[in-house]
Amino acid sequence: MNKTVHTACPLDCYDACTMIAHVQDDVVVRVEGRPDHPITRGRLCTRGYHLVNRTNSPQRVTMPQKRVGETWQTISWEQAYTEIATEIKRALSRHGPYAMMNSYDYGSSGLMKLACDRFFHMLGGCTETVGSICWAAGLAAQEYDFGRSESHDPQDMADHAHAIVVWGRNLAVTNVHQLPFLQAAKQRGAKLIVINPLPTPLDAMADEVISLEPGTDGLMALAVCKELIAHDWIDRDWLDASATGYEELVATLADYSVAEAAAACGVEQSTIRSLAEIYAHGPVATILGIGLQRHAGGGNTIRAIDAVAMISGNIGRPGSGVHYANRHALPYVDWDTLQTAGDPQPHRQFARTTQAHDILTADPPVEVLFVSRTNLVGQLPDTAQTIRALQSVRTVVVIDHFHNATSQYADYFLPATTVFEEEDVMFTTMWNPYVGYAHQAVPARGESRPDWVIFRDLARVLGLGSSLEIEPRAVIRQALAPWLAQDEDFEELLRVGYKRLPLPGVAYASGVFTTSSGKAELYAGSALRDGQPAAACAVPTRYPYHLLTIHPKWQENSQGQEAPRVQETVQIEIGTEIARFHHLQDGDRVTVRTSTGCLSCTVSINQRLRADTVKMEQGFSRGSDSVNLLVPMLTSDLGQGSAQYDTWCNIEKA
Ligand SMILES: Nc1nc2c(c(=O)[nH]1)N[C@H]1C(S)=C(S)[C@@H](COP(=O)(O)OP(=O)(O)OC[C@H]3O[C@@H](n4cnc5c(=O)[nH]c(N)nc54)[C@H](O)[C@@H]3O)O[C@H]1N2
Ligand SMILES: Nc1nc2c(c(=O)[nH]1)N[C@H]1C(S)=C(S)[C@@H](COP(=O)(O)OP(=O)(O)OC[C@H]3O[C@@H](n4cnc5c(=O)[nH]c(N)nc54)[C@H](O)[C@@H]3O)O[C@H]1N2
Ligand code: SF4
Ligand SMILES: [Mo]
Repeated sequence: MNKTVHTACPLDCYDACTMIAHVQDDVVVRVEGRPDHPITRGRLCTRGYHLVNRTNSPQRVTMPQKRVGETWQTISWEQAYTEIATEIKRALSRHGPYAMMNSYDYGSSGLMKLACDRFFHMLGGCTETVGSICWAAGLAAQEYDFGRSESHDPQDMADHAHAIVVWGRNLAVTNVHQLPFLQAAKQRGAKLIVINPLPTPLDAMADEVISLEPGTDGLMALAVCKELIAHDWIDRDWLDASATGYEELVATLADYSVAEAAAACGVEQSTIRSLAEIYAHGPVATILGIGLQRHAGGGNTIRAIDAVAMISGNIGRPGSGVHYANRHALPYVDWDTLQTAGDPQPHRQFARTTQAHDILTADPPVEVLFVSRTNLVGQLPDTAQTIRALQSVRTVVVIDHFHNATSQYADYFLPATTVFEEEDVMFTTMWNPYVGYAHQAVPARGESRPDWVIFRDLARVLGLGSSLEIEPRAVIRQALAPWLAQDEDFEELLRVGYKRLPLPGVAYASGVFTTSSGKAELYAGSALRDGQPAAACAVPTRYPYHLLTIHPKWQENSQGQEAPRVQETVQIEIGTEIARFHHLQDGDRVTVRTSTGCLSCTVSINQRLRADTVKMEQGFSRGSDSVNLLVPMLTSDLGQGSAQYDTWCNIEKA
């Protein structure tokens, strides 16, 4: 029988697309983007289209497995549950609940995935992961500045911005559904400025591209502030009414030299001056990237850019804003109930960035580790340390769709259903205000089960109570109650398949902020106390090049199975100066070395790359040959983020 089903993309992505799944005889044969969805507009990206191939892949694991020596043996669910329950009881009796660790990340944006946390509350607590290896420094920065990170509606930028500054976001690759909004703004005459040390496909559309040394954006932003102050391009009315700390900022910048900043960033002074002029003649919409804040000073970098927007009058007005996230969407979900079922238990917390180190030094030790919706060995910094951490844990349980670098170190592999085989609602605060509903399109393949069912069954075997005796739709209904109080609103979400959160088109328009002072805080004493201000760092002599391991074009992070272009070897992209210096040509094999590790790669020469920076796409891991072998475990200044892009490397011809 043929049918179509409304569903939504579960990938951790800005765009939050909704999709139509075409089903023939209980198999998804094709997906398309919803034509009527204001963001999706009928098109998915490659990653979205390939969700079908991932679901139907012959490589997918659809039966529970147990490691026996070097091989995996298929076992029954009953055996898996019984044996894992025995390990859990042993760990609890020896060391208490902190010996149980729940390590998950955002491999799926589904709210039902978070209901799995109920299991660990039923256990009486656990060790959990907090912070983020993705975007925590920027979130924390905007909390200091504005109380929380709030973006404008995409249409506001399209309709009102005089200029758009895409600052450190690879938008044409990682946020493709924003392109039509940029194009609309450009057709209206808006200018597009791109600030990025690497060339990106967006450069072709830009009026100006500013290529600066990685990690120096904070210095440049402060220099822009200095120019704005020097020319009195300041919005005093807004500052008086809505902000604190302007005088302190002026005092801090008294001895600041624009010339020195320009030299440290590797840009002309005139570039800084003209950027200040653009901000002075707003409204300017600033679109911040997540890559931008993966530096040791990443949080304070975002704070410096926020300061540019604040003093130049680019906050709270149509066409302005510093767009990073939509944290004002969070209150529309009842997170506490979703994750604890009203019975919260204390947890020991490990930062996601440092969890491998924390496992290795844990007291009480971690004895049973659940890994779901994340590929720790592929994606955490310092792969070698991550592997040691996994090896130190008595029982590692991976819940996933495919074997990956992490499952090599697991004792049990439990197969999860994919988005087409379960019911969920996709909620992300990354960019646009739409929430998508995923109806189940096909039955589970093989014996795969939804994540929450796996935890419910384990809770039953352990006799833990009824928090997971649930129906997904009822849990989703309850979780969305702060937003959709009326049944007819929830039914509309079910029927239409998507719904816009009631976020304002313009953020911070009232001039009232959720900071403790109620004002925007240009110079938050608390931030200075908590973190180091941005500063240029010295080049380590043995490792002369910045290594930026950015998000891959053709796949979602490490989810490379069934990707349209699978790299046989990890590629390193270098510019002509570096190629000449090391006598390298396209296709040559090199060893890339950092203070953390080394990796063998294939050279690809790109004339547009800087002489001080090399590029690699992250996400590729063959066995444990992950790009993160090269990346040190370094925490960002604010928010327990990860400074993956503060990696310095050298190259040797193989
Ligand atoms: N195709 C694809 N899309 C994705 C993903 C994917 O894996 N593949 N992943 C999703 C996820 S999880 C995320 S977090 C987002 C990330 O999306 P983005 O925010 O675009 O993040 P990155 O790819 O990490 O890096 C973005 C850019 O930051 C630049 N950059 C690095 N350091 C600096 C710096 O010091 N200054 C400046 N100005 N720029 C710098 C890099 O050159 C790069 O072009 O993408 C999402 N979308
Ligand atoms: N060097 C370097 N490292 C980075 C980054 C970088 O730019 N450079 N970027 C960082 C960023 S921004 C992020 S967000 C992280 C991403 O790193 P991870 O959080 O590890 O994300 P993925 O690599 O996408 O892996 C997600 C895993 O979840 C599985 N999965 C998907 N859906 C489900 C589900 O419904 N249930 C279960 N149980 N499993 C599921 C997938 O098969 C996959 O194995 O990587 C970070 N690491
Ligand atoms: S990965 Fe992002 S852009 Fe691609 S289909 Fe999913 S939500 Fe849309
Ligand atoms: Mo991310």
